[in-house]
Amino acid sequence: MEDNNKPSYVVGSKSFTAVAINAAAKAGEWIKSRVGIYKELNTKLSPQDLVTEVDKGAEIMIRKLIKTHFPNHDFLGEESVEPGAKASAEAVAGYADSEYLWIVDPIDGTTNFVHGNPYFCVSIALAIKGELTVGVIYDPMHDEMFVAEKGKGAYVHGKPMSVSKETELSGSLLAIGYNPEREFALPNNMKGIAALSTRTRSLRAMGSAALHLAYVAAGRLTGYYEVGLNSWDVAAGVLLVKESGGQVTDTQGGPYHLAARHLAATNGHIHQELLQTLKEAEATGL
Ligand code: 2AM
Ligand code: CA
Repeated sequence: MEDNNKPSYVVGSKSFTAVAINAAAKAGEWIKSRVGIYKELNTKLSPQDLVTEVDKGAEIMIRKLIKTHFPNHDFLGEESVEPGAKASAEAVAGYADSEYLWIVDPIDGTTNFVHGNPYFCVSIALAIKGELTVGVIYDPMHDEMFVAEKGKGAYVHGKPMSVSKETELSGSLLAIGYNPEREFALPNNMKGIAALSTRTRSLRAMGSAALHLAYVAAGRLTGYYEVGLNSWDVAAGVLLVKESGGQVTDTQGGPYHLAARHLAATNGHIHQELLQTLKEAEATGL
């Protein structure tokens, strides 16, 4: 019997990375065209947690583009999961045995998108048997396509990327993730900001986890940390940082895994100093 959920044709010859790049570019162009003219602004669990019809439409578009080529692959997208840490953890756990899992955030930085602030992106990752294999982040406002393949390096618009060279926190430009969750994340962030602002060159908070990671990979930020993340915010960016020579762990130094929520990503040189500072400030979230 015909399965109506499956597309009627399949194009099988394209590489995983080519499909990810194509989907990110198409969705990104559409998202860019909707800046300032989106129609529905809704909230999720809190008044600060925003979603628009553009987030949902972009996810549908990306899912269709991927499923056209790989109808049997699994798909984990932010807008297909109930909001909240519990549902997010359950969604990742549900795909623990997945052979091919696409992990997608259609707009990372929705608050910026809503305000017309040009720091948001499309994030698409492919994990094969739980291992990140492809990571693509597209920033449509700056037309920057960040691409990483496991073992093959990372590139921004075709140019190889590498992390920055700073060796000490005092000479570092660091980003912190300032996600709007107020009970858990806000007090943690306040402690982190207090400790880091006197020990770094300066702090930034651009409002997109994925772009922060892409910028660490490109050497534009020395490092980044955030608590309370979801797999779709970071999966592509984690591979970008690793393939650019950087280091990604949880905020206590444990290895990254798809369900990790509190992350530190750096050029490697300042990693221990950052983790130690977070520990002393009791800002690890763990
Ligand atoms: P989003 O734009 O896809 O929602 C900002 O620090 C980062 O936190 C962004 O990557 C943002 O992703 C994410 N974020 C926004 N609201 C959040 C919330 N309530 N809980 C956890 N993460 C959130
Ligand atoms: Ca999102």
